[in-house]
Amino acid sequence: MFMRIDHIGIACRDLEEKIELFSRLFDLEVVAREVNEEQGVKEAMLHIADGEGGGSYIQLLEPLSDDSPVGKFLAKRGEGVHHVAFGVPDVADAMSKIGEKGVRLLDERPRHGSMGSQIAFLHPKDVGGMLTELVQAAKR
Ligand code: V0V
Ligand code: CO
Repeated sequence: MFMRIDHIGIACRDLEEKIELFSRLFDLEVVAREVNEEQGVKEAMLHIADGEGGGSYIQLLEPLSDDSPVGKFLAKRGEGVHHVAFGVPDVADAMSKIGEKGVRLLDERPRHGSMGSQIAFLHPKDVGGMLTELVQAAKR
């Protein structure tokens, strides 16, 4: 079902500071930046590699407000890994297959994600404490 790890999402208080840190430590390049109002984030994608159906990235996330998912996460747990996103060929198909296994879907339908992708989230409590994102990358 999963083709690759699409990205690891990292919750940050200061996006510019963490972009500087990750670029300097690991020689990674920012390939996209976006404000996603629906998800309540300002984010940057740092490219790692290309794989089947899309690339692999580090996604740095700064909250747009304290009551957004990342804002609440920072208040509760501080900065660090927020979610793991897996690349799938068809996000709607993956949602229905995983939903049938009793995992709570946090989205009723796919949402707009970074770089034109289609995304959906699974409840962390049903996935061993890991907030899980499904990503169907935009066609290249
Ligand atoms: C919350 N919990 C987590 C968690 N966030 N566990 C693991 N990883 C996380 N990131 C735990 C939390 O500690 C609670 O456990 C329990 O889940 C319920 O959390 P809560 O704080 O009471 O509830 P909320 O209101 O914070 O909701 C949590 C969920 C919410 C996961 C439901 O954050 C959500 O809907 N997230 C999906 C959307 C999202 O995260 N968007 C931002 C990334 P205890 O303490 O009760 O044991 S946007 C993105 O990735 C984009 C745009 C992209 O990739 O393109
Ligand atoms: Co993400």
